[in-house]
Amino acid sequence: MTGVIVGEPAEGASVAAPTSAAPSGGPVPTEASGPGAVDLAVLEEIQRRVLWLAVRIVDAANHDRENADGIKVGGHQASSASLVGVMTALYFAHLDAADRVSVKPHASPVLHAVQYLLGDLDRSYLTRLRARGGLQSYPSRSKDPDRVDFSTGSVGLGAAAPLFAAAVRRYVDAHFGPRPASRFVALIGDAELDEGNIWEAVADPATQGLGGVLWVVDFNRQSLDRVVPGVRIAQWSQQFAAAGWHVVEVKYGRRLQEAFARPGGQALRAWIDAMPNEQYQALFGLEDDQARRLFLDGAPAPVVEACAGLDDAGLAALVKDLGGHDLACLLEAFAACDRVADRPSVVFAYTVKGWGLPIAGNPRNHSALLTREQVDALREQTGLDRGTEWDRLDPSTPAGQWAVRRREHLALPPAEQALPIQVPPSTSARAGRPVSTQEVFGRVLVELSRRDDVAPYLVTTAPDVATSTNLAGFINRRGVFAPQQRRAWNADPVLRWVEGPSGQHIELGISEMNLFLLLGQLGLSWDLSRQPLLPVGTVYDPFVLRGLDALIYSVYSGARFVVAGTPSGITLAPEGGAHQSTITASVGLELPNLTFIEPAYAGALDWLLCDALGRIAAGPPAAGAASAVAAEREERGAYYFRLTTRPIDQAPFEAARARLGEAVLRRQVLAGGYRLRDAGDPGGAPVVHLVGSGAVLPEVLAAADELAEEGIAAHVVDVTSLDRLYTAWQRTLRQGIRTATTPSVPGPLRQVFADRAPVVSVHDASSHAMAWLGSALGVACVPVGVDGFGQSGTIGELYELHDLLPGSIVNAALAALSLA
Ligand SMILES: Cc1ncc(C[n+]2csc(CCOP(=O)(O)OP(=O)(O)O)c2C)c(N)n1
Ligand SMILES: [Mg+2]
Repeated sequence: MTGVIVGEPAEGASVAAPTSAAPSGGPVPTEASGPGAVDLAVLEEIQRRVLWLAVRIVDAANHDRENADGIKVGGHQASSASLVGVMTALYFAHLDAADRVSVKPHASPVLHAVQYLLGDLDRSYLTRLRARGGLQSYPSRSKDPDRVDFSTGSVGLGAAAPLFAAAVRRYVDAHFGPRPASRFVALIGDAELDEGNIWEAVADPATQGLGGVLWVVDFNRQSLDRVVPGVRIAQWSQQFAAAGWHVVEVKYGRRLQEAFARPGGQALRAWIDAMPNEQYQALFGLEDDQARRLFLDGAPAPVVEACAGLDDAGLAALVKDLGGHDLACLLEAFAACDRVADRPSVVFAYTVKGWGLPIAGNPRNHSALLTREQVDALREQTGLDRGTEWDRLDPSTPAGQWAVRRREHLALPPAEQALPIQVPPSTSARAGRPVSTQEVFGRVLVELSRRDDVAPYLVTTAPDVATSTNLAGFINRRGVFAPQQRRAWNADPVLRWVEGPSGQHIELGISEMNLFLLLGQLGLSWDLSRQPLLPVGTVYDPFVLRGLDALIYSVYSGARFVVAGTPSGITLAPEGGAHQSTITASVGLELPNLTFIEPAYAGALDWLLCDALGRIAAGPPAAGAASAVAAEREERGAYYFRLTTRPIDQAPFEAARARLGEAVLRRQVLAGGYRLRDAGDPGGAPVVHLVGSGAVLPEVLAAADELAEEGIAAHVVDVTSLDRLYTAWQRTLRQGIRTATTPSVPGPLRQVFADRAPVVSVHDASSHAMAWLGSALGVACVPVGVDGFGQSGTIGELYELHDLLPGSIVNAALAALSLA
């Protein structure tokens, strides 16, 4: 036979065998500083109620509510049932208040059932899974009403997030003093381990040696589509062990372990181990007598003999007795992990998808729903009726009293989001000579690192591009983080790469996924480590897309940080198509909880960066903004600066400063755009607005000069944040739609586009990102940008290729005038 349901543990792995296998009903000592020992019979009763509620929450969403859409509401009863034992053991016997847990997306009904039984969720929510304003389909930090430590949904990301949260805790403890120890727990589906980001996270040196990390793999050997052929646990165990993890398998329940110790037990064990996964899973869908026949089909004599004394029901229960549903085995495994404090732990908990339900082990059970009759039967089995089905555990029973004690034990006070500092409005990083935004970015960070109030909270990170994105100045001053001091072997006069516990740069391997996961966790450090930080990351702009799902994950979770995508665009001329970003501006503009910023000049970048860090330091604006849209678009999240290495002449910005005055210019720069050049009174001449963002402004200014020579008045607008202008426009539009009134041109646009004139937008990015300006202003718009893959060349050659040279911009202006 090929394939096994259970492999021997890989080298370095151990199988949790309870040293004092508590008989059912006996007390289980909890090693944590919990409220004493818990009675196993009590835990089992709680587990039955958790299973019932998780199933019924999904059932109610599908069968109790009016469904006008005619589409299935859905929910995952089988995936939930699989984790009921693990989550009961954790929440009702293992976790402490400071521990943080990430729950696999499809077990969200279990999480809410647990929170409800702990008294953290109002009963009214139980019938509102997947309803607007109700419980989210997958755990959500920002949208769920009860405590969710980590959002999950895109499999793999929620699994890795606690690992980075633990890395952040190590950093915070080293810099700000140790806080009450937390265990960072991830409950992971086994098929989630197919996601590459898991292994990128496990392999990165920044996550090495982290005690207090516990991953529990819900090893039900099923994914969405199928019973997974073969079993990859040996390979996975070795991968974890090779990365320095402590690996534990919770394979057999206590009944099986006892059977193995009886005569013939070793043969029984060998028989189970050698059985193909598909055959083993099939046992779960059968009546007890059929299960006996299938189990013993072809079995050697010693196995048949070992089973002879058991009736059908007894044998069926025995062979299905997996460790991931044995609370004592699980608690023993968790305790074993606590004893390993110098590296992360992973527990492979052997489970059954659909445990305790008629759909257990069925290959098609991923989104199967129990029928009403099956739910009725489960209700009865659980000892409930229609009048009591939603009740919490009766507080007069031991289980109810235990839940109250656990609730008190797990209570967590709210955290402070703001830092007690003022980030200065600028660092006065002015430049007399042509300079690039990437260079200024590095200089602003160096200036801030000189300030005793701000500097301690700054932390930078990059996926092996710190030096090529101008973080070297900051690193020279603040050092690189390492848990222990490391000896520097090279005395580099330019870059002092000193690594130790006081360092403030966290260097990552080349994984943009890891970058955005780490930034996300740094940006949630105020909550998960009770220490607000000012996180700043850098990445080559095209590779923002390489980490995009992790970026989305982090901003969806509400993380606050700055990321600089640099260099960007075809301005990075010699590097060619693989390094030239085009669609990132659109991504930045469109992603909620992320403010996209693309300045051209040093002074503007200085203000914008200081302002972004200042907003992060101040914490998010108070909830309850005027309208839902405004609340949604308010700057609660992160800041994305798209920068370049092209040095540009700073004189035009200084001229604007002189013309508008410092205060007005700063206000407009922060609001999203300002008039870089004013064409003056046009008299009777035709007027056009040339609008640029980022490194193309020199060409735009040159085009304005040429147009002036041809008797056309061209105002030049520098858009510093397309996002803020777009948001302002959308806000007035939405208001108009909702109140059935005529929308006005929003303030930030009105100030800058005082004349009603056609627009040419110019961008070293997809032309689409700025093309909406015409609609916003109600004028003709000709958008010019980069709509093809790039190639190597000089800036001039590539600008010519994409019609970004002044001559083309002039022609675009003539086209815009002709359309008006
Ligand atoms: C990135 C991503 N791809 C695909 C999905 C769709 N999906 C949801 S669950 C699932 C299978 C999960 O299997 P497993 O992790 O073993 O969880 P189980 O339900 O067996 O506990 C898939 C493919 C998803 N949620 N996220
Ligand atoms: Mg699975």
